[in-house]
Amino acid sequence: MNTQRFPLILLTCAALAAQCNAAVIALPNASFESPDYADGSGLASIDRGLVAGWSYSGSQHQTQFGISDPIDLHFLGTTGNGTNRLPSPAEGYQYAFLGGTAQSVSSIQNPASLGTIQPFTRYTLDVAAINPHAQFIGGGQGTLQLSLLAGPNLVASSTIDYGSFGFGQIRLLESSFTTGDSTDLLVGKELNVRVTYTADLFFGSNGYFDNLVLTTTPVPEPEFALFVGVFLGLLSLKRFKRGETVK
Ligand SMILES: [Ca+2]
Ligand SMILES: [Ca+2]
Repeated sequence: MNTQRFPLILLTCAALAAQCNAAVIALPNASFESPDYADGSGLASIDRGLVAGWSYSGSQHQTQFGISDPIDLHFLGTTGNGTNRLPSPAEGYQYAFLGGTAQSVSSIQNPASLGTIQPFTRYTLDVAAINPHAQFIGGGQGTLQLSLLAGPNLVASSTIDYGSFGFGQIRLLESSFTTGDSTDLLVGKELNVRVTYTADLFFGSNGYFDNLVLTTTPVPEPEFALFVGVFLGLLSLKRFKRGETVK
């Protein structure tokens, strides 16, 4: 082995190890597989509060949150309870929905803190936005918003318009933020997540979604990144002076 490359290999391994050390933070009923509804059925709740593991809020009598188990009529290839999985990035056999009257806003949030926000960490939240196969009245409309919060305060969010992709299709929606050192005001705050649906401007509508995944990834501290940069720079300079090609 080229002994000059050995420190470089070690540094590269250390950097990769930091990047690969991603961890998943468990979310309540993240794939909406509970309760297990019969094939082609489901239930919508109009009572706000703790519903299926989530804290549901929205205008009473004007919004709903529910879970359904689709069949081919709703999403092709899903007939059969517990036998035909939803395609990725959805997961399992059931999905959730929020909806209501025109312009209504409804949301679900984790009912208990997901832990305290750590320094030098990237937090990434994913959800599958689903347009059911059949062109139901109220489908393919409205906007889904995915949010990461520090306590009650919004830190990062992403939105997708259900009219931006076709019926029978699924889109991955992702939102993320990265913390700095311990002086970062986000560090130590309680981590929360929220999914919000805003119904169509003129019609009542539903937004379907599934498989919330929250991951944390350590990011290298600036001193370490600077050290790696300087080391690589010096290595290149040394090779340049010797007339080597930098690989
Ligand atoms: Ca699911
Ligand atoms: Ca089921």
